[in-house]
Formats: sequence, C-alpha cells, structure tokens
Amino acid sequence: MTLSIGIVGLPNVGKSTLFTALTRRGGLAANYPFATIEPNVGIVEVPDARLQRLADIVHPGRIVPATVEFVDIAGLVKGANEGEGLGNQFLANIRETDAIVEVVRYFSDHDVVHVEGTADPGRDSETIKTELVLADLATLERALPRLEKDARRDRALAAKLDVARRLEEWMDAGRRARSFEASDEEKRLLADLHLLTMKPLLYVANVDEDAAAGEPAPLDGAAPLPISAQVESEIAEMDAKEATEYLAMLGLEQSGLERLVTAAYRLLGLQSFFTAGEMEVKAWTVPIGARAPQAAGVIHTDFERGFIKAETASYEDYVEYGGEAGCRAAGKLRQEGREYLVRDGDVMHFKFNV
Ligand SMILES: Nc1nc2c(ncn2[C@@H]2O[C@H](COP(=O)(O)OP(=O)(O)OP(=O)(O)O)[C@@H](O)[C@H]2O)c(=O)[nH]1
Ligand SMILES: [Mg+2]
Repeated sequence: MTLSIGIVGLPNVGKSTLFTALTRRGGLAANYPFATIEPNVGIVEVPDARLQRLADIVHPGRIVPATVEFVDIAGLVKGANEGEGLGNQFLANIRETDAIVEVVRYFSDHDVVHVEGTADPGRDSETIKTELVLADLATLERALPRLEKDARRDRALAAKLDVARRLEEWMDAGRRARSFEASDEEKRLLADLHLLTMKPLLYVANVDEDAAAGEPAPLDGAAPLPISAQVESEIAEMDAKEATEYLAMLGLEQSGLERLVTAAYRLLGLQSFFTAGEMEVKAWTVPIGARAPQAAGVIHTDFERGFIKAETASYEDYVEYGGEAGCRAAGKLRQEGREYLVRDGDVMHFKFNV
C-alpha cells in the first residue's frame, strides 16, 4: 500500500515549496497566490535508516523503501465554495487520499504576500476548516436525494440515509465529519462519500528557520508539526552529510520528510515491517494491530491464503545477531502463527503453501 496525502491550505503559504522539497520533483513554487493550478502528484520514498542496516547484513540486490504519495493542489480562500479565488474544484483531486496535511503559515517574511494581509494561524486554519466543511456539505447535499430514492426501494439503505441526514445537521453547525458522534458501523456507511473532513488531519506549521525545532501554538486543539519549507527546499539540494549537519545546526535530528511521515504513520495507526533476502531488503506498511497473515497479504494475496507461519525476528535482534542464521542460533528467530500481532520493525519470512 502506498499511503497518499493531500496538501491543503491558503494560497501562498508554502504548499508547493514543501511539496517540491519533499518530492524533489520540481513542482511549481512561486511568490504569487494561486501559483498552483493543476495538481502536482509526487511519490516519495519513506526514509528509514533501518533499511541500510539490514542491507549491510544481507547484501541484497536492491533496497526498496515504502512510499508515500503527496498531492499538492491550488490554495483555498474564504468563499472558495462560492467560486472565490480558484474555487474549490481542486478538492476533487484529494478525495481519494488517506489523510490531509494542512499547511499553515507561521513564517514572517513581509516579501511574501498573505491573501488576508497578515498571517494569523488560528483564523487561517478556521477559514480552511470552513471551506472543507462547506465542500463536504455540498457533497452530502448532492448525495441525499439519491439516497432518499434508493432507501424507498431498499430498506437496508434506510440506516445510511438516517446517518447521512444526522451528519448533515452536525456539519451545518460548522463541525468536521471526523468529530461526528456515530458508531464505527455508522461511520463505515459514510465511507463511500469520501468526505474531506472525515480524513485524519495533520497541521504543518510552516515556520521561520529558527523556529523549526520549536513547538508552535496548538490549532483547534492539535499540535502542529513545525516544518520550515524554506529549510526543506535548501536541504533537498544538499548531499546527505551536509543536510544532516545543517539540520543539527537548527537543532533538528530529522528532515521534515522523516518527521512528516512519522507523524502521518502515527496519525493513521501504521507501522513498518521488513523482508530481507538476497534479492531485496524491503519495507512494508501495515496497520498497527495487523496479524501475521494480513502482513503476508500485503506482499501477495497467495501468502495470506496459504499462510503457514512467519519466521520473525525483531529488528534489534536481527542487527545484533547478524541476520536470520545468527538469530536462529541464538534462539531469537520466532515461529509465529496466525494470531501473531506484527510489531514495528519485525523482520519477517513467510512460509506458505498454495
Ligand atoms: N520566508 C519563507 N518563504 C516561504 C516559505 N515557504 C514558502 N515561501 C515562499 O512563499 C511563496 C509561496 O510559496 P508556494 O510554495 O508557491 O505557496 P503555495 O501555498 O503553493 O501557494 P499557491 O499554489 O498559490 O496556493 C514563495 O515565494 C515561497 O518562496 C518559508 O518557509 N519561508
Ligand atoms: Mg502551490
């Protein structure tokens, strides 16, 4: 699975600068509002230092990191739902993403125009929230007549209609779908509406260089992740050693990409496990709480169907005992069955039969 993340925010807050730095792909960043019109889509390898350590042990033909897709769209302004700015039709490009990153301007460069005159993170994030809620309400309003019609024909759809109506009322008060009080079962009924405010949301505070290691004030009760898009675009041009030194000078241990991906994994309840063989060392992504056969299924459906067992070592043991043979000799290679709950960093070797 490739995790996909949509980037939203006001115009000129640094979305494309961040996107370009993250994807090193040359998306458009420019000092005028609405620089981005067509959405930029970029796939990024998830940095994970553990992959290299594993490769040093097994000397594989290649290393295959997990990937994350970022989608950078046009900025939203107040009234976008009524066509202000470039309108909100670009939101369609992030309907299918797994999560939303909202870039909020905290940096203080007077040369960079702010669409409201001055940056005010609280007000700005409120504006975006309103526009996303209004976009979702429009989606609901389009869906309801059809649901009503279908529910008359098929009684099984009555529950869905009921929960959609209650959600509309909830959102009419300016609230996100995600905070809607409903059972998980009811929320599942709403999944095919792909509501934007139902998705997990992560705020990125685009801060000044010297605040990149700080703790920006919370937004709507959540702690934003401080990232300087400027710094990220500078380190995107550096080699690894230079980048590490520069980050250290700013009080940072990890790049914005690493911190952003870590935060997104945490937000979405995801973790990584590894396979390590002669052909490749590879990182895979599974939900926390996944059992061994489900992890096997991420690699191949046959692995899940014919699952027998998973020979598993923790990453730490794998490194300490120099690989699978060493772990086996030290009694650190576990034979795990169907009920095994995969842990972050597990190095797994699946036995299956099809
Ligand atoms: N000083 C400073 N300037 C920044 C930073 N991030 C972005 N900028 C500048 O802000 C301007 C807008 O950046 P973009 O990345 O194009 O902004 P955007 O959010 O994609 O804007 P739209 O596509 O118009 O919605 C550019 O001139 C950037 O150089 C930052 O962290 N610090
Ligand atoms: Mg842009």
